[in-house]
Amino acid sequence: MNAVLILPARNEAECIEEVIAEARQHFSGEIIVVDNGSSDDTAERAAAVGARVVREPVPGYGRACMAGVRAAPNADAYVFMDADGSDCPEDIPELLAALEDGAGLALGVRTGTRVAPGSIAPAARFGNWLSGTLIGMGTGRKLRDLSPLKALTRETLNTIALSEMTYGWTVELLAVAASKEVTIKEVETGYRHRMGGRSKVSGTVPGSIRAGYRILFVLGRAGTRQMGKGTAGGAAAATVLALTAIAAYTTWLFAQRLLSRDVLVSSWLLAWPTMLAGALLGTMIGSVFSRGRKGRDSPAYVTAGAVSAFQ
Ligand SMILES: Nc1nc2c(ncn2[C@@H]2O[C@H](COP(=O)(O)OP(=O)(O)OP(=O)(O)O)[C@@H](O)[C@H]2O)c(=O)[nH]1
Ligand SMILES: [Mg+2]
Repeated sequence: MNAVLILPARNEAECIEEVIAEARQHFSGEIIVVDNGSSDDTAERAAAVGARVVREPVPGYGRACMAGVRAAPNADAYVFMDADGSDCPEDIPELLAALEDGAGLALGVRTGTRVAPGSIAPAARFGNWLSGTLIGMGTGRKLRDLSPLKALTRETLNTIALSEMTYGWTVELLAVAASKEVTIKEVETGYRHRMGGRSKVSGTVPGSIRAGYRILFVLGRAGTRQMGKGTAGGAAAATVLALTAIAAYTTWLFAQRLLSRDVLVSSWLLAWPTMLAGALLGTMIGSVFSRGRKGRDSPAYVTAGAVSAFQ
């Protein structure tokens, strides 16, 4: 199988050479570094150690991945790995073996003892769990990780038209692949702290919020496309009501001077389930009213759609 390794890279000059050198020990095919509008010398360093460099000046993780694909239109398979040294290239052969065995998509799942403690930020863990659960509810296939290290065949890529160009790319890939009945194989992989450079996403609060928003937005959009607008409207309206109730309750507590730290924490903990329950109820009511208009209603997708509306 003629596979290429695509490394989307934005300002990864500190680690790119080491990442490429390490990848070479485990992968013999072509390595493509997509320089995604870096302001440092990521591209020069990558080229100096023999990688093929493709430039995609407009930032966006998905856009960078797709630029890599376009640069290798004749490859049979594409492996995507982060360029910050977090992924372990020794896992690549197993992903490719899964494709050889007939899988259309092989996903690295970051569990087990080779995952460095603290290398996956709590917000990222929560996002992985939530996305996996929503995809599972929507498609009946539970996926365990939004894998940064993954491999897929060209055929899979052709089957699933991906429109997301930023951090929602991976979740769109997983959601569409799961719904299109692509054969998916999950492979346990390691994960480490980035080798150098600055954390841009999961290690920062704004980055996590942006990525989380994007991921929910993509899931919501995918869901809204699959179901009637009336159902989505019902879910969104119920979510607004639930949020308003939480806000009113908290304001009332504040007015009564009952607002201790513990009360705040417990209201916050209650807010999520209340919101989700509200959205689910709205989904049911909405789908009753929009009955007759055909659509594959999925409470999970609607919930995601409703939640994303408030981000
Ligand atoms: N943040 C970001 N990363 C990009 C972009 N384009 C390509 N990348 C690369 O995508 C990969 C994943 O991004 P990371 O910034 O490592 O994301 P992360 O692992 O969630 O978060 P940190 O490692 O904590 O920053 C890295 O190799 C980036 O260099 C982009 O527009 N933004
Ligand atoms: Mg990273």
